[in-house]
Amino acid sequence: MSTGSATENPNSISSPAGQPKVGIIMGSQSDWATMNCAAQLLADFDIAFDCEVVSAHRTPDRLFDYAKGAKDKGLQVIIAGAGGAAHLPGMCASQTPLPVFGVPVKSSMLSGWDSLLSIVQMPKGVAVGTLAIGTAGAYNAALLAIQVLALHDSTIAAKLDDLRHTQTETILASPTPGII
Ligand code: RP5
Repeated sequence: MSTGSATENPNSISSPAGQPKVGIIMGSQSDWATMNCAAQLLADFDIAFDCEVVSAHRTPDRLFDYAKGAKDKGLQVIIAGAGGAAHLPGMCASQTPLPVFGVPVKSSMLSGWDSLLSIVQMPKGVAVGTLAIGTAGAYNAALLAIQVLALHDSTIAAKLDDLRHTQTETILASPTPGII
């Protein structure tokens, strides 16, 4: 996994080998606690991804370079997580034709409401698919990315079917409240 830093991250999740299909970006190193859920699901599906800290306001040139080059380097979907005044997904979407899924990171001051409203309220004309606040949003962003890829990849589609089936069976095997 590329973190854009020479420092090895002991908490990193290695991407499966191959050409990255999904790009995960986040506004700060601190967002990794949320965004690792997206990386983990992609790894579980054996989908290659790249993962970088790209801040809209601290590294705007890096963001533009990333977004403008994303399609040419083979990415098919971008997942962008940010907190607070979260410009990252929208600015990224403005510079790429790829679908961008935005993850509102839970902020310390406003519990992620700021992040959510910043990301979801895109003015008409540039789309960001906005997920739930926090780790569920990061996981589901990866799930949506997987669903996009599954449209043209029967192996991924089969794994997706398995995941759905397993989730259903888990409930049906123990439909008693409080007992898992
Ligand atoms: C945003 O500000 C980041 O996406 C992060 O969620 C938030 C706080 O960043 P740090 O102060 O932790 O670097 O840009």
